Formats: sequence, C-alpha cells, structure tokens
Amino acid sequence: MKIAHLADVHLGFRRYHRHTPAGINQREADVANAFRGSVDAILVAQPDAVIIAGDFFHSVRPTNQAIIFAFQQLQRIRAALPETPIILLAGNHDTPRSRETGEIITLFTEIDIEVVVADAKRLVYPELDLSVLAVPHQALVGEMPPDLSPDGGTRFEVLAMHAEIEGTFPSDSSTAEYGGAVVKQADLDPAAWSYVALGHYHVQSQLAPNMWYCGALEYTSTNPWGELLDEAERGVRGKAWLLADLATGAVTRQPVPHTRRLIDLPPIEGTDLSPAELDRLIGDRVHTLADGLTDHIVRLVIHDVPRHVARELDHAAIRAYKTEALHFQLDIRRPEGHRTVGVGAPGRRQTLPEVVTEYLGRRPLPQEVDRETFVHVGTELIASVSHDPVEG
Ligand SMILES: [Mn+2]
Repeated sequence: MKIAHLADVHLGFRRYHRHTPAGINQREADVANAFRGSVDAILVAQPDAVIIAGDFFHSVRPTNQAIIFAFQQLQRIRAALPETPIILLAGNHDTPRSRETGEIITLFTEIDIEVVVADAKRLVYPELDLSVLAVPHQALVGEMPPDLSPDGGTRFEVLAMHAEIEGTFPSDSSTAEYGGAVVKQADLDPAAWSYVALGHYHVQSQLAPNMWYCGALEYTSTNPWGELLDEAERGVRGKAWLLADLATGAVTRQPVPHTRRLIDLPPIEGTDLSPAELDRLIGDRVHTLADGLTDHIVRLVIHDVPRHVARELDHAAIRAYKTEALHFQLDIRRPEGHRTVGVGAPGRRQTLPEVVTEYLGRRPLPQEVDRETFVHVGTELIASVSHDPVEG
C-alpha cells in the first residue's frame, strides 16, 4: 500500500520580473514544472493513492492558465491510474474567506478527484482496506474542531491535514506561512495512524516515525532564504514529495528534478570598508559561482554599511549582476545602531524585514483584509526602504 504524499504546490505563484519566451512569469513556470515533474514520477511510482495536502493553488482565484494547467496534470494521473484515489484537500491558500466565493478546486470532482474543502471527511476504500480522514484548513478554524482519531474500520488508516502542528515549527518562524490553523500535539496521536500526511510547512520534516510534512515542491514561501536555513538545519536539500509504504513503514523522498537554484552567498561584514573595497568583495562573491549568476536566484547580505558608503558603490556593476541573474538581491544593511534586534534563533539576528513580517503576521486584522496580501505589501515596503540607496 503506497501513498504519494504531496502538498503546497502553490500553482499560480509568481515572483520577480523575469518571464519565459512565452511570456509567463518565470517563477510561475518553475512551479508548474515542479508539479509536472512530480506527476511524471507519480506515474512511474504507481501509488495506490495520491494525497495532496492543501495549498494546491497559491491563491483563491488563480488565473485561467493555472487552472487549465492544474486540470491537465491531474487528468494525466487520472488517465494513467484510473482506479487510484486522488484526494485533494484545501489549505489556507485554497480557502476563500467567504464561502460564497467558492473553491475552484471543487472543479476537479469532474474528473473523479475527491476534493475536501470545508468539513473533515472520512473516505473509505474497502478494496484497498484503506481509509483517509481528510482535514482541510477550514475544518480546523471552525468552532467545532474535528475528532482526529481513526475509526478502526480498515487495515490502513491515514490522516491527511493542512495545519501547523503546535511547537514543531522553527523558533524563528519567519519561514512559516501565516494564516494556518494550529493543532495541538496533545490532540493528535500519530501512533494511532498508519501514516499522517501533513501540508502547510514548506520544508520537508518528519515529526514522528510516520508523520511528515512533505514540504512544498518549490520555494514559494514569503521567506525562501529562511527555507534554505531550515533545510540546512534539518539536513534536507531541495524540494521533494514523499512515497510512503504503509505496509513496511518506509517513507522515501522523491526529489523534484531541476528545482531552481537559490544561492545565499556568504555574507560580507562591511564595517569600515570603502566603497571600492566593497565593490571588490561583491565581485569576488559573485565570481565564486562556477556557472555564474545566470538563471539563479541569488542573495548577498552585506552588514554594517552606512548610507553614504552604499551610495558610492559601483551601481553599474550591480545592475549588470541583476540583469544576469534570474533575481539578484543585494541586501545592504545599516550599521548596528539602526538595526532592530529581534528574538530569532540563537546566533542569528532577525533582520528588520523579518521582524516586520512576523509582526504583521500576528497583528489582528479586520476580517475583510487578506493576511497574506497585507504581510506581502508590508514586507515589500520595508524592503524597498531598507534597500533605498541601491534599489531606489
Ligand atoms: Mn503553503
């Protein structure tokens, strides 16, 4: 009994200003390719069931292009594996604030996909001796939290859920997606289940022998650099889905081929350096990349650079780096006195954008304000201010 466990596909995600020759945002194309590649691998693996644990689309109203692409890819699985249950549950990104809006993912019921959008639903497949309790985001934010226990009717019992399991995200939670439902560890007994397939956290992580966040298929959180740090801390590199064999308990990582490379260059301590010295160090860092900047998403943080020094940098060279890379983020930070020191993980100072992102993510909002948009706009604003002399 093998389950393909995917989550946080975020189809329709867009970032940066580069487009494909066909005029599609390059990151949207990357995210689509990551899903297409995963579907290719699912067809080879021939699982007995496919679970997509929420955030299939990046937004409640994806573009027609994203919807058509999603339909085609799900249809490929349906056609190749006609008897295989495909279970798609809604995450916080898939769930409209008003039920009147409706969930686009319900469209896929037309090709015999089990779509679970509001209440938790127990799906039973007697021929597989399998039951799946599918718990979408909406089910966990209502007044009556669902009972998260198996019913004991089948040999294999799977819990699939889109939520934050309390206390399992990194202490510096800037990589966590905001707006997720929180489930207390005490309300969940993984040992009672054959497997627990989680969605919401974008870095693959194992919470119990049989309980996993499979992670996103691409870097689609608001803080991809934090995702890289979390990956390093967890000994994970890159993006993948999971193939869980419920009979043996073996869970194997299925890497997404050709994921776009994100490169966080070693930061520069800018204290007391002249603009010319900084220009040289920036060039040195960039030239450590054997295959150059082309096609990569690259960040270089420089600490402790006063405004008047940043202004004198070689902006023509910096513009050339920006033109070459898919995205080159030169993150120049002011001297200590101007920096807000946060409460991040030991040894890592929270940056001002991180502090702001975290605050906006927690701040109570009127119901009609979309949290993700609110946080995104605030983060972009603070980034544009702190990059002022270089970006402005
Ligand atoms: Mn997500």
